Amino acid sequence: MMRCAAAVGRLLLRSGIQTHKRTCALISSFHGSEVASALNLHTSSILSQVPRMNMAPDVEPNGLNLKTQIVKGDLSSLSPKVQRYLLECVSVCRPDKVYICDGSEEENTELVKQMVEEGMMKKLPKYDNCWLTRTDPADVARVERLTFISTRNKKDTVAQPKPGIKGILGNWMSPEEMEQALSSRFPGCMQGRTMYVIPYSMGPVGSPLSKIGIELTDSPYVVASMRIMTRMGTKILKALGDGDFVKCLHSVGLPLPASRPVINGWPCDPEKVIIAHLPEKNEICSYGSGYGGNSLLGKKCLALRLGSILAQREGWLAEHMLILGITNPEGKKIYVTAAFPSACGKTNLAMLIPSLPGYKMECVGDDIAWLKFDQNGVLRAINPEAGFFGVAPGTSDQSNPNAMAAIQQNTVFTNVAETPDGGFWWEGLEKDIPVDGQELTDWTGKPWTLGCGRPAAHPNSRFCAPLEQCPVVDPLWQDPQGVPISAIIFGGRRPQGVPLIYEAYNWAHGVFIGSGMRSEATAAAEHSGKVIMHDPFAMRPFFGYNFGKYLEHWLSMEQRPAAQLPRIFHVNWFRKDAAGKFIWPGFGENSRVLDWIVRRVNGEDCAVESAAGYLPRPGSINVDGLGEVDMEELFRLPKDFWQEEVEAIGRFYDEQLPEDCPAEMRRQLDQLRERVEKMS
Ligand code: OXD
Ligand code: MN
Repeated sequence: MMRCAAAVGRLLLRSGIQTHKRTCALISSFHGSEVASALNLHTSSILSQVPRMNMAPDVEPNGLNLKTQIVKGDLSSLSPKVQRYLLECVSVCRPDKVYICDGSEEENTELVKQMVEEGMMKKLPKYDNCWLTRTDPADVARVERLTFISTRNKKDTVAQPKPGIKGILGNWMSPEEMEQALSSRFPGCMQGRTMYVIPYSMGPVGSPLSKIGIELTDSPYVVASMRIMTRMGTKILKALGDGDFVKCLHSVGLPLPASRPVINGWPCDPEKVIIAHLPEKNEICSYGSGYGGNSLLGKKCLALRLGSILAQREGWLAEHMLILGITNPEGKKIYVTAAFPSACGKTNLAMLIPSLPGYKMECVGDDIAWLKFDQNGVLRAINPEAGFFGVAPGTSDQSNPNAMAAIQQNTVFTNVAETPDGGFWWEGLEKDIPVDGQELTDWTGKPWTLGCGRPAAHPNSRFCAPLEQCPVVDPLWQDPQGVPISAIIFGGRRPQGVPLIYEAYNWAHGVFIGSGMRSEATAAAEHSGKVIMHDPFAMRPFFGYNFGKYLEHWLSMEQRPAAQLPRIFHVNWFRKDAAGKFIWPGFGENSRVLDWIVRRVNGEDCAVESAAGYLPRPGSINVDGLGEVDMEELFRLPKDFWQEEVEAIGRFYDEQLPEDCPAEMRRQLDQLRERVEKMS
C-alpha cells in the first residue's frame, strides 16, 4: 500500500540504513502506529538491499537520531503523506534541524533577521521592509544545460533530433543516470543546516485549477521568496488534507562545515548544479543553485515543466504567458494572454499604462498562465503565482511606473546595486534616480561610479514583490474560476523583417506561428550574445514533454466541443531601422497595438491579408498624437527575409522534429511558403 515512490526514497539505498532508521524513529515517536507501520513497510523493502555494516555510530540502538530537531511547527500538522516525504528527505539530506513554515509575518521577520545576521541579506533602509541579497557571482541565472527531465521513455520527454544534431527542446536523463546523479549529491547535503518545509499552492487556494507542492529547502532566501511568489504556509496544509502534492526538494549543496568559500554569504555549488524533474513520480529535485527558477520550484519547475505534462494529461494548457485585462473606451473588458521569451518585456506589458485615452489595463499575471476551457467552451486563465520575479535592469518610471510603485515595500532585490542612501539602483534608472558623482555599491559588493565601464546591477538582477502591490492589479486576479481569454499574443525580439503586429488566419495557423517563434537571447539564462534563438511558444526552456506532442495538444483544442477559440496574434516591438534604432517607441504606446487587437476581437473589419497573416489595414492603427514613426517600415514584409524565415522554420522542424512534427505544421509551412513566393 505505502510503497513510497519518491526518488529520494531510492537514495536511501545509498545513504545507508542508519539515516532512514533514525528518521523512522523520529517520526514514529511523534505519531501513532499508522505512520510507523507504513514506514516499516517501506523500510523493509530497503532493508533487504542495504548491507548491515552501514550502521553509523551516531545512531542509538533504538534508532533515534541524536541530531535532527524539529525547531518550528508540529509534525502532526502534516498529513501522513507529507510526513513520509519529509522522512525520506531528512533521511537522505540529514539536516540538523527541521522548520515547518507557517507563512506568517512573524516567521518572515525571524528568517530575515537571521539572514541579515548571517550576511545573506541586508536592509535597504530607503524603503519599508525591502531587502537586498547578493549572490555568489557564479550563481546568477537559470541553468538550462543542467536542467533535466527524467522519464523511462526518452521520447516522452524530447523529440528525437536528426542524427548529428543536438536537440534544443529540453534535456532528458534516464532514471538510472538520474538516480546516480542524485545519489552523488543529496546524501548528507544539509548537514549543519536547517531544512525548511514550505507547503504552497500554485493558484488561488482551493481553485479547481490550482496545484499544491511541498518544497523542502535549506535556503531561508527561498522561503522568503516563496512567501511572495506563492500562497504558502499552514492554510495550504489545510487545503491539501491527505491529498497528493508535488514533491520538491531543494538544496544549495553546501553542507557545513563548508568545503568551498562562501561568497557574499550565498552558499551554492555551481559545479554540481542539477535541476531534475521526475514527472512519473510527480517530483522535482534541485541541487547546487539558490537562484530564481533553479530554486523557487513552484515557478518554472512546477508551473511550467511539470505543469505542461499535467496539462497535456488533463486537457488544459500551462504556458509562459502574462495575463492582462483590457477595458476599451466604451467600457467593454476583455482579457488576453501573451507569450514572450524571458526578459522580452512581459512584465512591462502586463502592467502597461496606456497612452491611448479611455483605455484601462489591469494585471492578472506577468509570467505564467494556466488555461482551461470551462463547460461553456470559454478558455479561462489563472495566474498560478502570487508575485513578480521581474528583471530589474530597464525597469523605470518610463518603461514601467506600475512596477516601480509595486517594489517600494515588502520586496526582495537580488543582485541590484545599492545607492549611498540605502536604495536600489540598476541600468535604466539614470533619469529617475540620478547617481552622477556618487559612489554606489555594485551587485558584487564593489564600489561603483557612473561611467566606470562595468554594469552596476547584474543584467539578470531581479525584484521579487507581491502581486497585490501592483497599482493596477486586476480585481479578478484571485478568481478561482479564472478570467475568460479572448486573444493570445506571441512575440519576441526580432530586429528585422517581422511586422509590429499580424494576426493568424485561424487556430492552426496560430499554433504554427507559436511553433516558429524566434528571439534574441537574453540574460535570463546562461546564453550570451545577441543570437536569434528558436523559442517556440516562449517555452523552449520550459517544455515538460516532447514538443511534437505539445503541438498536437495545442492543435487538439480545436476539436473540443463548443470551444470558443481565442484569436491568435504575433507582435514585435523590437524592429530596428538601418541605423540600428528601434522604430516603434514601445511601452505605453503598445496600447495602440492592443487597441487593434481589441477591435479585431470585437469583429471590426480592419485587416488585410498578407503572406504572414492578417495585417492592420493601412491607417487602422490609431497613431493620434504618436509623433514621427515610420509605420510603413514597421509593416514592410521583405520577400528575401520571409523566404529565409520559411527556410529557418523548415530547418528547425527537420532538425528538431524529424519524426514528431504534426502534419498540420508542415501543411502550414507549405502554405506560408506559397504565400511568400507570390510576394512581389
Ligand atoms: C523568468 C524567466 O524568470 O523566464 O521568468 O527566466
Ligand atoms: Mn519567465
